[in-house]
Amino acid sequence: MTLPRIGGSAGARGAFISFEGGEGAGKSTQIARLAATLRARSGHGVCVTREPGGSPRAEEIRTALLGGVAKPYGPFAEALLFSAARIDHLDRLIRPALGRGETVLCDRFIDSTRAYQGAAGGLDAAVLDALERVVVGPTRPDLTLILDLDPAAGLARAAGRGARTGQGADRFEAEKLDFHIRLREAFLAIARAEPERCAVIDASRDPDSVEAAIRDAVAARLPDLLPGEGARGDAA
Ligand code: T5A
Repeated sequence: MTLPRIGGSAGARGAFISFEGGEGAGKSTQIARLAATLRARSGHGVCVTREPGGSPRAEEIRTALLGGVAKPYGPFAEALLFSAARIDHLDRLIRPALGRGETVLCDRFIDSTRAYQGAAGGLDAAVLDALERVVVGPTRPDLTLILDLDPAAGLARAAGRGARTGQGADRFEAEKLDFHIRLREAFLAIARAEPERCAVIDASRDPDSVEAAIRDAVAARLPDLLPGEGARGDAA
């Protein structure tokens, strides 16, 4: 059964917002900021999560995927593993949270599979469509914020963070620049194909400006979440 979306009233489904984009685009930074704003302003519960991961079993799959364990098997096998993690994540965390009327903020979701394993990895779009239908079904994001950034700048940000934390590049960060350029084009193509779901955010600006653009997009697309904010114009 698909519940009517949002509002916090009994029986209403919470809002589902995904954040997408290339490496180091600032998704984690902005999800934390939006979660703080929503918690302070909307009075609804907010669930922050990520993919791959978000549930204990999916986090185990994440470790294997980002460690490159599945890379030798090719993009189809990787897509299957991302999907296995997604099934558990949806069942254990996302659907229950939406059912309680919470707002779910998810760092990456289906569009990452389309972009990374599909457009950049070479996996057939029809295969991905079929996989999406059986894995995700009707549980689609109400809003997808695509943080758009020059891939070289994003990789430099990710490398800067890695130098501070001592973590090296993971399986996907280590891909050549050409792969990351295809990713950016893929995310922008998704936004063009589904403008009612997606908003493109210029992620090259400073964190406060990016945060303001995200708040504008949320206020314009999902006004129940930011009562009184007043849309100053959609960022898309
Ligand atoms: N993947 C995932 C697939 O291939 N298929 C799939 O189906 C799914 C779901 C996940 C990997 O898995 C792949 C995609 C990914 O490669 P991850 O570690 O979760 O791996 O990687 P990312 O999602 O890319 O997350 P990152 O942590 O690398 O990047 P973020 O979250 O976009 O960026 P953030 O906020 O951590 O910021 C990066 C650095 O930049 C700074 C931050 O302080 C930080 O140091 N920063 C800014 N600097 C300047 N200006 C700004 N506006 C800034 N915003 C942040």
